[in-house]
Amino acid sequence: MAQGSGTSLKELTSKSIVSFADTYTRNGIKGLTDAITDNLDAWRNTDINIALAGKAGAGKSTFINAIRGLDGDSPGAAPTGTIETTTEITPYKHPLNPKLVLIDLPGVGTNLFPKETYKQEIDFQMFDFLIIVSEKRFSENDIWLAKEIEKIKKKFYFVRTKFGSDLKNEERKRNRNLTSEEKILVKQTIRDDIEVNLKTVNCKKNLFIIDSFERGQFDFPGLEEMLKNDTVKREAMILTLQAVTEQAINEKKTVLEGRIWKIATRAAFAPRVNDADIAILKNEKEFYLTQFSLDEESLRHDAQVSNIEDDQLAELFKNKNTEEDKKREQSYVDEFEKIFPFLPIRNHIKTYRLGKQFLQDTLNSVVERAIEVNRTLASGIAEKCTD
Ligand SMILES: Nc1nc2c(ncn2[C@@H]2O[C@H](COP(=O)(O)OP(=O)(O)OP(=O)(O)O)[C@@H](O)[C@H]2O)c(=O)[nH]1
Ligand SMILES: [Mg+2]
Repeated sequence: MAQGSGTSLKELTSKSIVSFADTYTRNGIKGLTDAITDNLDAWRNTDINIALAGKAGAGKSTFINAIRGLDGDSPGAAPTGTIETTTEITPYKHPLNPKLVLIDLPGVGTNLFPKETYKQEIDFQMFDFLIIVSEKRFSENDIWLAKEIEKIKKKFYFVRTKFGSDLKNEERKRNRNLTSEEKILVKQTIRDDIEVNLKTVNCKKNLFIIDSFERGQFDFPGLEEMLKNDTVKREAMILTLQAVTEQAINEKKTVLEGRIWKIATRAAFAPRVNDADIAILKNEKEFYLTQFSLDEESLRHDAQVSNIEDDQLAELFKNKNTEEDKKREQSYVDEFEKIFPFLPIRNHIKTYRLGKQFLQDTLNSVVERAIEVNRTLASGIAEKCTD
């Protein structure tokens, strides 16, 4: 890459992600928040890399110039043109937010960069976010890009360019100027089309319809605002925190899975008095909840540490024991009731199998919830640290 320096978020996080995950495993959200506060300057000084992808001629380089307030022929501007122009990955710093680096990528689906080899040539993992730039009709390349980016769990924004010339074409067709309402309608039609085409991928609030030659118009100001302030940095931080906590949660899950057979065996051979077998399994469920800090006390504490709002906390509690979980648990208890202990060994086996399944299902559901809760907590921490 030709331009751009400083530590990238990826470099910073890959260095510290292991230690962050470690801190989180040992000291929970509080430990993670402290570690991040200690590293706050490093966070603030990292570059956020946003790559512009899309088919050749969609307007990626022109958009970068527009954001940087440059004409196509200004010195230092990204080369643009009607023939395939960008053939090298080139980074450009955002003028008002120099920590934000816009990376101009070659167009996808050309002879030089066919879709099949694009992924090998350009590793999307290198970037914190991507912007898919699209023009005119929604193309198959756009869907392909969106799916590839989603596959590696990166976030993307979707920018539809050349809207000004769409309006002009429409006026030419109707042989008169369009009213403001009609312009809004044309824009909505384009938006609907993109949303229908991207129905499998969620980018509703990250969709911008612009014309790079009319910077004050359409969604350009909104997009500019988003890139200028700390929204992207905050989002990058949230994604990193989520990755850190999810990694730790999944490691813990593996350890807990390793004890399932032992607990299921204990339950299977427990005397069927006062529901002792069921109690063993339920105890293990409580153990899972404390292990993932989902018990009431931990939840309250973590919410306070990560500074999340009261209504979000209420939401976390509301989900504490979902109806579905309760029903599933009851159906297991009913099954246990059906197995009598007086019969020979095969009933122990039956009880063991049932117990094992109960624990695995419970663990899966607790882990799912832990990930969800940590997503909320991560946004709270990021909000606090990027203020
Ligand atoms: N009217 C209008 N023309 C645009 C807009 N964006 C780009 N163009 C024109 O579209 C052509 C291609 O633009 P580029 O910015 O070079 O496209 P690119 O996506 O970088 O293309 P490659 O580098 O080949 O992948 C140029 O002639 C631009 O002037 C826009 O928003 N409105
Ligand atoms: Mg280009």
